[in-house]
Amino acid sequence: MMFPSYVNLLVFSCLLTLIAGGNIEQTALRGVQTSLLSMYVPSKPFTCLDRSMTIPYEFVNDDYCDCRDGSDEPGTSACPNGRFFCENKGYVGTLIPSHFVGDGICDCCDGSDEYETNVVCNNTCFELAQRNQAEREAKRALHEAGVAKKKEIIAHSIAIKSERQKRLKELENEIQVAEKLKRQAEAPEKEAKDKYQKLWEEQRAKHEAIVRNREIREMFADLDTNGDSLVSIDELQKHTELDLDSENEFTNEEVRTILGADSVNLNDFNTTVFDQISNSYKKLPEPPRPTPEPTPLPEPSQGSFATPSPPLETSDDEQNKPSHRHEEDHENSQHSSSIPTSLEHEKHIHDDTPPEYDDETKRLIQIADHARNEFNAIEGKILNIKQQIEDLKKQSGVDTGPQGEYSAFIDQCYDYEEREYTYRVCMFKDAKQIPKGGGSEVTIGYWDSWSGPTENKYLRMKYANGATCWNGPPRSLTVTFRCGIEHKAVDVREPSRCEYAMIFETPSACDETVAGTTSHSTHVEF
Ligand code: MAN
Repeated sequence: MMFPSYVNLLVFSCLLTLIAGGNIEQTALRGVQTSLLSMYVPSKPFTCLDRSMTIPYEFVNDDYCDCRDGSDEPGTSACPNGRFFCENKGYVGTLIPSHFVGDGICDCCDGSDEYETNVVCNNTCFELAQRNQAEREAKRALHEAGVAKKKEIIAHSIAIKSERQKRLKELENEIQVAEKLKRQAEAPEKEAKDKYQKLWEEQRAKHEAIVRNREIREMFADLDTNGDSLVSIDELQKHTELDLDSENEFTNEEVRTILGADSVNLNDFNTTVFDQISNSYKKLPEPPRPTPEPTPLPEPSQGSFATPSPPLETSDDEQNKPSHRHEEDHENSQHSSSIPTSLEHEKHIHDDTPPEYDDETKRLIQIADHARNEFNAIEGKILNIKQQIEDLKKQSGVDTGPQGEYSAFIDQCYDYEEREYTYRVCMFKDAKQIPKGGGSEVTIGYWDSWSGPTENKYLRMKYANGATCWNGPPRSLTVTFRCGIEHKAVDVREPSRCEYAMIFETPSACDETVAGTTSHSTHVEF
């Protein structure tokens, strides 16, 4: 038989469709995708799409499989690997396995797969299109609303960043001012301290001189047992504790070596003897005193150790006049009271209490204190701000998405309640599994990385290296994001032992392109 002309073939094909199908109008070669129609030319032999062989055009859709790839039987079930194209006018064209063709089940919404059977297929394409349209619109609306929130998050993140930068600058200025204040405070403080230190040292020196003076007098009076205002060899010899060579007798010669002479007056005692003996010297036990009552004590004998010694400042002549003893006492007491500041401070020195500041020192210290307090307050503030800066740096070190759209997650935790456990994810930190019936919580992962596919890295995040599973791997969690109006964990599963999967809805995952799609676009699903 001769090949029919292209026009004839087309008419013939349409006729066949109308006669054999009965269900749905077929506008193209049965079962062929629109994009491949050009490969099927009725006036030309057909070359299998895998180019394995060329056959006469009549062999196409003749219910006998010729091509290995099944491309010669797009409209029949003859080839096990063939694919039938449902045109599904008004909806979305789909490919189905060709063995679905004529199996008595309506697979295409236009019913074109059952053209050769008696099964009546309702055309559900319009209904499907409407449903699909509604779903697409709902999805678009969700993404639109989500994107609006996402934009707020991004704007907030930008505002926070610039606010922190601004604050950082302010703080740097404040630190400079505070340091200047500190320097200003330090000068008067140092001046005050130096002045006080000098005063303190002077007074200490005066006091030490007085104490030494008194000790010398007391020791001299103690040694001068005959009251002749001289310490002689025999008087010092009684103090055998001063004999360094203690095994032998404390000889006259040894005593004379200490005194430097046969006897010394108070001044010589002060300059040459006192320092030699003061460390070893011990007072002799006092002689027994008569009972004080009822007879008053006789006047102490001349030169008694109980009598105060003359002041060192008095001349030798005066010292040699025992009759002046009372005047000397008086002078001594006068001398003592003439330096009240020193005596006053004596108490402080013993107490280790600093002496009272003078008015000028007090004023300087007050200024310094004030400046220091201000500085300390500012320094406290600075520490706080430095902490804030550190937090900020830590936060800006976190990858919150190309536009900071995941910045709202910083320092936030979210729970998902499941029958047995509460799952808690603390974003960019860790994830826990908390048993509801008591028992200790288990860390199922620590923040690891964004783990979505290369083209959509921010689709997922990974929490890894959690508590090790018994006889298994360390626990881990993958969080998959999808568009939602609120930040919310909506599902947690354990698809594989100790590997957890969470679905999390967030505006941050909403897509501007989905939000901007027109609701009428269609596409072919394969
Ligand atoms: C606990 C939970 C489970 C986990 C088992 C593994 O019961 O952490 O999620 O599968 O341990 O032993």
